[in-house]
Amino acid sequence: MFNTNTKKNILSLAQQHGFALCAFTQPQVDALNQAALDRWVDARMYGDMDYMGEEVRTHRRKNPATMLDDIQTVISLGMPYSPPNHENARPQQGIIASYARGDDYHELMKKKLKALARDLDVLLGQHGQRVYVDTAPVLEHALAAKGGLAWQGKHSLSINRKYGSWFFLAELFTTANIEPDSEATLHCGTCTDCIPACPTGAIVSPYIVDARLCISYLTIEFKGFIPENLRKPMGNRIFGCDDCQTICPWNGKVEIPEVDFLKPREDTFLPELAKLLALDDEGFRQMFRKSAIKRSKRAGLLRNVCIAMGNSGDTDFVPQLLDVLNDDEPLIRGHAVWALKQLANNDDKVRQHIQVLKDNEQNTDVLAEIASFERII
Ligand code: B12
Ligand code: SF4
Ligand code: SF4
Repeated sequence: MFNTNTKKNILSLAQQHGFALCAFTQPQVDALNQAALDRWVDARMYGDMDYMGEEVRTHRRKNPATMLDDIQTVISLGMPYSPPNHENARPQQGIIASYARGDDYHELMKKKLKALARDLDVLLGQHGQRVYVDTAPVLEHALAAKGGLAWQGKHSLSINRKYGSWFFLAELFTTANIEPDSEATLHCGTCTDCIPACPTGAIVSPYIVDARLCISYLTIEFKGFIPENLRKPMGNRIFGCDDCQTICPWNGKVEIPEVDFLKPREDTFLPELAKLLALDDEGFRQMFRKSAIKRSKRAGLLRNVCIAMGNSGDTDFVPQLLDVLNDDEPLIRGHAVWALKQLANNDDKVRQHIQVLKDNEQNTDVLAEIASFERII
């Protein structure tokens, strides 16, 4: 079994590749986490993320050893990113969650994980390895906690004393037998601050997040018409949400990463909503090349922008919202109708435009938004 000295060498290699946090554990998930995952899946809290509900994948999450023949060790890794600084946002600007402000972390971290795996082949001799970040059926928090890298907070995210929760997780599964680290202890204590801080009540009980209510899910993963009761609480959050983390006392005094491999881009800092709503397909592609934001596609992002405009109280947005009633995407037309309902439902010109849209509209979801607009006048 590889022990302390080898572990120090691995830690140093991990740090060179940007993984400031590194912990070792055995490839097992305990009964509490297994049962909690089953309950979450049975309650369909994954919403439309079908990959989270598949039986085969749930089995793999509960049994990490099924991911690699002769696996001995899971190396959990954490890459810190810059905490958010969007507290002074104006209602005319959109808030993009901090994790998404730089290059897409999946691509960058995968490259770095592969480079680390090559170094480990040199250090330990050629051996079996698999690398994962985010998308594979791996219960990342549970493994990180088992190796002591972080503990799981009541908002369900992993927290570390040095970096708070502002870091990404990744794993390197290996056939090398490395001495495991001890499990993390919990440090939320009696605090429950994140639970009422969630604008949509998505933390349904300590440690459990119902994705269907979470703004991160709604603005990024969910591709449909956002349930009307959740639109107002979204405020001007247009991609992801940081609220349960910004309130957390463990994020009060955190270390800023020495090198931020996922350096936030200037144009993702509180972008003007008007500028975003003007993006066509090409403009969207150019602005969000290599960025995690392309995941929502133009239709999803502009849907979120329409909601933020509707919540802004600023009637200067009305002409631009009238323009996008002609957009090819039903998602954008429908949410523009909702925004106009918030801002100018008594305006004759707006009513005329909505009537014209109604006369030509084929999409049933957009027609439902128009019916809702008409109910209020
Ligand atoms: C699906 C997913 C989402 C979904 C669902 C989130 C969720 N909480 O399940 C949505 C789209 C909502 C989402 C949002 C976000 N996500 Co996300 N997401 C994932 C993903 C892919 C899977 C999570 C999962 O397995 N969920 C299933 C549920 C059942 O698991 P769980 O929440 O861990 O639940 C456990 C606890 O409830 C525990 N439990 C139950 N009872 C008890 C009691 C005690 C005492 C304890 C200790 C534990 C416990 O048992 C459960 C099973 O282990 C992971 C990557 C991965 N592969 O793990 C990233 C991941 C969790 N996401 C991440 C991020 C950054 C976010 C956002 C912060 C992004 C943003 N700013 O908008 C938000 C945060 C929302 C939140 N509060 O969770 C990071 C978190 C990094 C960190 N430091 O923790 C991860 C790890 C991605 C990564 N590779 O870095 N995400
Ligand atoms: S990310 Fe936002 S919406 Fe999701 S649980 Fe945290 S505070 Fe709630
Ligand atoms: S806000 Fe409080 S309860 Fe929530 S994760 Fe942080 S310490 Fe834990």
